[in-house]
Amino acid sequence: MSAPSMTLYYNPASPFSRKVLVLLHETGQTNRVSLKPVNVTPVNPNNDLCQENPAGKLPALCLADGNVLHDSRVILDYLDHQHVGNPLIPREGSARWRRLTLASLADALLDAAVLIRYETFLRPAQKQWAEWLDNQQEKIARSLSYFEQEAVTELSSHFDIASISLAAGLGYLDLRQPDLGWRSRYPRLGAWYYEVCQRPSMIATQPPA
Ligand code: 99T
Repeated sequence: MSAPSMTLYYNPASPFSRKVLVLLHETGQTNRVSLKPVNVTPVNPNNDLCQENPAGKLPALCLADGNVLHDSRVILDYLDHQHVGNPLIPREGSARWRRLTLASLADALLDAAVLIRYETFLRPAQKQWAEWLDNQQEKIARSLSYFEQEAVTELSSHFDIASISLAAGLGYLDLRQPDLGWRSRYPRLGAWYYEVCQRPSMIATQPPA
């Protein structure tokens, strides 16, 4: 087996990193990437990571030629062009735009959940903005409702960019908002998520408890 040619800055609790890891597993590319774990928040940047990604965000993928890719969407697109199996991002046609749009909605859910995490975990309690938090939570609720009502059948058809992004999002909600109780409000999504969690790629990339 040849040595890994790429390095991924990541964190096991980061859902954006998890998207990359799941795709690596799904496409048989895990041995091409060495993993570099880093802890970052907006108030605790990592110098090494900032050298590679000026935004200071995870994930970032350093390629063998010295180029660095970020964010998770760009990295997934790149890695999906590096294997010979079925693409996990449809290359053309209406499927491409539909699946990318579903993936984007899952990312928006994730952005809201990460902002809530930072507001509640990093910001002193007396400075937290309840109305802002409520509106981020509403973004999550609207997104979950859309997936439940409009997209769960489509998602079940195959495990690709849209499914990976939503699965990472639901896993992150379980990690950071364990009392949210989303499964009772969105039972079809709960059943879908139970099924996808049986995949080896999801088992291998579970965030720490
Ligand atoms: O914002 C910062 O300075 C540090 N935050 C991050 O690096 C987060 C880690 S998730 N990453 C992103 O926000 C990346 C978003 C980007 N659009 C992408 O890659 O898709 C950390 C979650 C947690 O610790 O709970």
